[in-house]
Amino acid sequence: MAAPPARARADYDYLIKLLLIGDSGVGKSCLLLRFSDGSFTTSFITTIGIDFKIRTIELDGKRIKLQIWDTAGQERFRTITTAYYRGAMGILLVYDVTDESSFNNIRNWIRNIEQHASDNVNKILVGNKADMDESKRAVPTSKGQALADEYGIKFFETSAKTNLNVEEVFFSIARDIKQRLADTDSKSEVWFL
Ligand SMILES: Nc1nc2c(ncn2[C@@H]2O[C@H](COP(=O)(O)OP(=O)(O)O)[C@@H](O)[C@H]2O)c(=O)[nH]1
Ligand SMILES: [Mg+2]
Repeated sequence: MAAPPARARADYDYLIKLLLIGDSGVGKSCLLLRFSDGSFTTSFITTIGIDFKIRTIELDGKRIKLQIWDTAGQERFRTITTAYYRGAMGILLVYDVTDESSFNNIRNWIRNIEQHASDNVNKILVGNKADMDESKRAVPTSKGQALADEYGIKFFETSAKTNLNVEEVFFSIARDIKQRLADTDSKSEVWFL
């Protein structure tokens, strides 16, 4: 009998699960496509209406495998299932800078997260469509920043269209989560010594 194949070494140091949350039409799927375009894997889980993409990035010499989940229209009816939040380490809260109600709804989405996601989940606020003409803008940058400050989270304005700050958003939240995991790891090492 042939020897069993050597067990494959993990192709990453950290596996980080992220979610995209926000009203329908704010550009969540476009942001995800923009970020994962190039080297990416797609999985469609059509039966439960959610889908994710993978991109592996490098931070401080560590390979961070990002598994990024997108809703498939569930957000339209605020019927995001608890399963969607399960295991999430970071959540991108997205609004559209030309749509004030999508901004006002961020508070509702945060409440939703507080109900369903784990307490220590990292959050980041994202005002998308920053490429749009100033005459179309409904949410000034200062209002986005003020809301982020209120919740003590980071804030970026992005454009999936022009690729403004898309890398920055994902790298920023990934870096914060990696730091949190590394802190927890070293604490548990001490604990078990
Ligand atoms: N101008 C502009 N349009 C965008 C941007 N991101 C998404 N869109 C458009 O907004 C619409 C909704 O985008 P989609 O990603 O499907 O939104 P979702 O419902 O949040 O997933 C589409 O027509 C996109 O082309 C952006 O950064 N700038
Ligand atoms: Mg979508």
